[in-house]
Amino acid sequence: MNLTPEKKLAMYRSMVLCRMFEEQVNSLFLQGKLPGTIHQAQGQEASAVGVCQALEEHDMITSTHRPHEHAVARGIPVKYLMAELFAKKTGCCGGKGGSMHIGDAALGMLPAIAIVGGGIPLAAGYALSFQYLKKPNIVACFFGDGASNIGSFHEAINMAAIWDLPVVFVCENNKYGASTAIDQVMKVKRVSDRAAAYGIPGQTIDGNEVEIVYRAMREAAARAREGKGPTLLELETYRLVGHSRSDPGHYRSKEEVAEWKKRDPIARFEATYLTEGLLTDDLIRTIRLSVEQELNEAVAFAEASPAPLPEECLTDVFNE
Ligand SMILES: Cc1ncc(C[n+]2csc(CCOP(=O)(O)OP(=O)(O)O)c2C)c(N)n1
Ligand SMILES: [Mg+2]
Repeated sequence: MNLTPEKKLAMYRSMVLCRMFEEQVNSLFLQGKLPGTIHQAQGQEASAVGVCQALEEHDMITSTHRPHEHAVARGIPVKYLMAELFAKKTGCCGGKGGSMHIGDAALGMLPAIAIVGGGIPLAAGYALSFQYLKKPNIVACFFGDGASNIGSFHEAINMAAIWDLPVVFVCENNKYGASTAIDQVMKVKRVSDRAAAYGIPGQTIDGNEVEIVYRAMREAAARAREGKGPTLLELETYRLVGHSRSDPGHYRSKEEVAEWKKRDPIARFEATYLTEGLLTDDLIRTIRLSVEQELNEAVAFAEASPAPLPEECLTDVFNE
């Protein structure tokens, strides 16, 4: 499958938008403008973008406590994401969800679920609805390496496997669950080895190389669309920042972080395509400027938006 220059540039811009969104959010958080905490994903752009670029309009994604880049890559307008982080009425969840619940089902992303592993059964359930309603769509289910030790992971994958549900399980293996290194809590070497237990294909790939992710996802998505059932894709990646805003990440060695910085997915893309001629320094500057403008407009929109009204407190939320 040859990717057109337009597709490659779309993936590049989307990765830059993800990264600069996270940087902008970090700065706003440090200025005390955003309530709550945030879990950021700088360094994981190739997995969010490679997966989302392989999807069709009416497909669905599910996400985690680290959802910003998934939402940006899925194409939810950044002004609605930014407004949600500011807890404003114009946010994608009316300002009532915040960072860990961003999403918009109408735009192909179920609001994220902060319970580790909580999105996995939901993805299987959504895929069941696609199958039952005979829709040609699939679900991409993002979760972390830590989540693959949670019971719901095993139950949901088993059920999706026996019913050949149209879902692709996408494990972003960033080597840590909070401060715990994955090899301390998982005896098998690869998360994808676990696929064998459920009779589905499992594959581990370089999650910092956007085109590799895209191709693997296209293949797994096609399989799911053809009624052949789920795939477990493990994307090897790394978060270049702490687990959350309160985590300086001292459990990781400087050497390890430096090693992964060399595999930064955006820098790698730039290095490849500056050499091959698809990118020029001027084009990179132009793309960054347009992203910066989009983000500045998003912040202005969020800041100017009203907060939800106190009397709306019980609307849009689960209320027995
Ligand atoms: C059921 C549950 N247990 C614990 C937590 C606290 N917690 C939030 S994120 C996290 C680590 C998750 O690790 P992983 O699945 O690898 O995702 P990553 O943070 O690396 O993206 C933990 C333990 C939680 N949110 N839900
Ligand atoms: Mg992890």
